[in-house]
Amino acid sequence: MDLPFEASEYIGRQERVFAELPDSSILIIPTNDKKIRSNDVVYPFRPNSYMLYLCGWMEDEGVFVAHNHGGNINSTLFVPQRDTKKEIWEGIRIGVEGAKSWPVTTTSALENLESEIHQMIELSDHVFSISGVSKSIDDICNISDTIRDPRPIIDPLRRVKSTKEIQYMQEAANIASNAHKFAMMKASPNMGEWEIQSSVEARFMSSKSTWSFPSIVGGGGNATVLHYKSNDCIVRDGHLVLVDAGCEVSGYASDITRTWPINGSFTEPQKEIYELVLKAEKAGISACQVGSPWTHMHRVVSEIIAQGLIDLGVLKCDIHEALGDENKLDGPFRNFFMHGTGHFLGLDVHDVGGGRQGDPGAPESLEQGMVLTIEPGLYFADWRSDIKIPERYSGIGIRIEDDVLITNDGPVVLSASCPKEISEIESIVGSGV
Ligand SMILES: [Mn+2]
Repeated sequence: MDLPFEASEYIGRQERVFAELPDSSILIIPTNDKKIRSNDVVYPFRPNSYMLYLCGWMEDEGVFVAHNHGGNINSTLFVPQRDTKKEIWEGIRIGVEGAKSWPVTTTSALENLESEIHQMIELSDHVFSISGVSKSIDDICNISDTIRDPRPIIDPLRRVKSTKEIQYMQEAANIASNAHKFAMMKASPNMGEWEIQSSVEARFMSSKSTWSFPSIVGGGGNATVLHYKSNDCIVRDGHLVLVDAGCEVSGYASDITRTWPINGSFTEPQKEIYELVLKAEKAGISACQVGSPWTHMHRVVSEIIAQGLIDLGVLKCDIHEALGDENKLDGPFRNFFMHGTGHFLGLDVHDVGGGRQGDPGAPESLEQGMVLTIEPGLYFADWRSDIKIPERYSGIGIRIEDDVLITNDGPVVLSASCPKEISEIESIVGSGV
C-alpha cells in the first residue's frame, strides 16, 4: 500500500511536534475505535486524523507511541497481528512485519501494548495523549488526569499545509466542484432532494473519493436549517435548493456550498438575496490575505450583509445598530446570518487550529499555506416565530461556500471551477437532463 506522503514528510511532522514537547515526553495516539451498528455490522471506518497526520496508519486498529528520551525520537506503531482465520472474513492485514515500511522506528503487536506501555510511561516525565478517541486504548493506558492533551501543540502545525497536502486538497476541491456542477445539470423541478444527493455523491464515488461529511441537500425552506440532513423532500418548481457537500482525497477534505433554482431561473427576490450573499462571499475571499487577523473576514462579510439588509429594507436601522457591538458583531443582521464566515479545512472538514472565526485557539493572523472556507449565508425561515420574516423573502435560504488557500500572492480559490455566477448557474441547471 502506498502512503499519501514520503516518509520524510511524516518524520518532519513528528519532529516538529517533539520540538515543542519537553524532554522525557511520551506521546500516545490511538486511531478511532470501530463503531458497531448491530451484531457484525460496523459503521464505515475513518482513521483518526492525528494518526493520519503523524504516521499515515489507515487500518481500523493501531496505536502510535513515540518518546524523546535521550534526545532522539523513538516511535513504535502497535498494530494487529496477521491472523488467517480473521483475514478470511475481514481481509488481509498489514501486520507487524508489513507495518515496518511505515514512518516509525519500530513496530509491535497491538497485544503487546498493555505490557509495554506502562514501562514506557513509567520512564517518562510527561505523558501526552488524546483521551476519548479509543475507549479500549484509554483503558489499557489507564489514561488519568495527569495525562496532558497534545492537541494545542499539534493543531497549529496541522493548520499550515505542505505542497503535497495542498495538491490533495486541490484534487478534493476539483472532484466536489464537478459533482456540484453535475447535480445542477441533472436537476429538474419536483425532483427529490435525495436524487440531487445521489448525483453529487455518485461523482464522489466514481472519482474514488467519498464524502467528507454527510451531504446537505435542502430544497425551499429546508435550506434555512443549517445542518439539515434528512434530504427526503421534493424540491418544488420555483424553489431554490441548497447543496452543501464535499469529499476527501487521501484524508483531505473539500467543502463547497452552492444554492440554485431547481427550474434554472432565479426569481427577483431570490436574485436579490443571492447577489447580496455572493457579493459578501467575494469580499470575504478578497480579505483572505497573509497577515489578516482571523476575525477580519467575518467583519468584512458582516458589514456587507448588514448594509445589504438595510438597502433591501429588511433592517430598518443604521449600519451601526445593524452590526451591534463593535467587537461581537451581534446586531439584528445575525437574525438572518447566524453562523460564522468560515473555518479551517484539512484532514477534518471543520479542521483544527482555529475553530470558528473568533474562537479561542485561533491564529493571530493568516499565513501562507492555510486553507479555509468562506461561506456567508442568509436565511429567512418562514417557520420561525421569534422574529418577523419579510414576506418578499419568506422561505429563502442561501449559502455560498468556497475553499480558499492563503498565499503570499493573495487568496487562491481551490473550488473556483464550481459555478456561482447567476448567469452561469442559469445556463447549467437542467442542461444535462
Ligand atoms: Mn463549511
